Amino acid sequence: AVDLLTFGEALVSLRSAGPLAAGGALTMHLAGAESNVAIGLARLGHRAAWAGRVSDDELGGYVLRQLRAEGVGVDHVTRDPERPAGLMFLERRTADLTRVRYHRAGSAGSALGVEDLRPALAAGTRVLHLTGITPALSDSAREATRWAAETASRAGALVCLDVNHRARLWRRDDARVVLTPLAGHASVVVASADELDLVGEPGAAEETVVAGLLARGVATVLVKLGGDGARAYTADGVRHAGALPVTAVDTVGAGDAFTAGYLSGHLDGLDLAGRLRRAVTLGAFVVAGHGDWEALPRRDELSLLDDLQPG
Ligand code: KDG
Repeated sequence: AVDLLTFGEALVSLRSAGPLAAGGALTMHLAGAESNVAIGLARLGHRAAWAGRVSDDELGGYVLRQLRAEGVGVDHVTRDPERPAGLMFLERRTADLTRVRYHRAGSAGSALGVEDLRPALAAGTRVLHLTGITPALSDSAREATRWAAETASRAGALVCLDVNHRARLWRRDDARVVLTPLAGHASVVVASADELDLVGEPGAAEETVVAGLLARGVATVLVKLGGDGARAYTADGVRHAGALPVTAVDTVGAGDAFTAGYLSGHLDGLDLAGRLRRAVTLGAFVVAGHGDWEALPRRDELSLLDDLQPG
């Protein structure tokens, strides 16, 4: 068994330093909200595994190599000989504005199905992490996500749904119809403030959505507030955690880092305040460094930000 299992699509991200239309050099990186979370856990010494489909070519090989290099278990990854790798272009348009363009329709990752996840779940996990990205990829990926959430929660794992709305993949109304029932299988739901009504009624206030989730059996709702930190709701009430005051150079991946920190704290048996502190600490590392996951801390680096007081 592992500490954390996550699954989804890992992408090859090609980053430009300036406008894509002007051409120039691209750099190649691993991307994917779920693989970011797996790396966050693995860097802290937890046993983390990632499952999914990757292309059976050099790009799929690159994805596997990156995950292995980070100590993420890839025993239950399927190689797909028929379909290409999913690509993402990350265009830096201005110093603080980036634009994302996907080339992932029909990719190996989007063909994920229940059979791809069965062996990984059978091997057992303490925590199952899933995102609202995966069910947007295809009908089979949607079914696989629902099946995994149900199976893991029945087996007693902590199921964490990280909403991660991707407007380029589906409309909010379509996302809500799928994500709201999915949240009912989760014990932890993570969403940014503007994503929260995707697991509740359209336009509903934060307190209303949270009350609905807690009534449906979700134990903890984490609302991410970016530079303002996060709020955590449980049956005992609400607690705010401020973000750590670091200079932000690249916010992509900060939400994944936050989730990884929270789940690491859970695995280490920390109380809610400790889990939140670790969540904002990992978020701070990632916004203060370049790349979606490269700046995530190792365990011996966690204390580097100990002196910073949350704002
Ligand atoms: O979460 C940060 C990026 O790595 C992520 O957004 C890429 O998985 C990704 C997606 O589908 O957008």
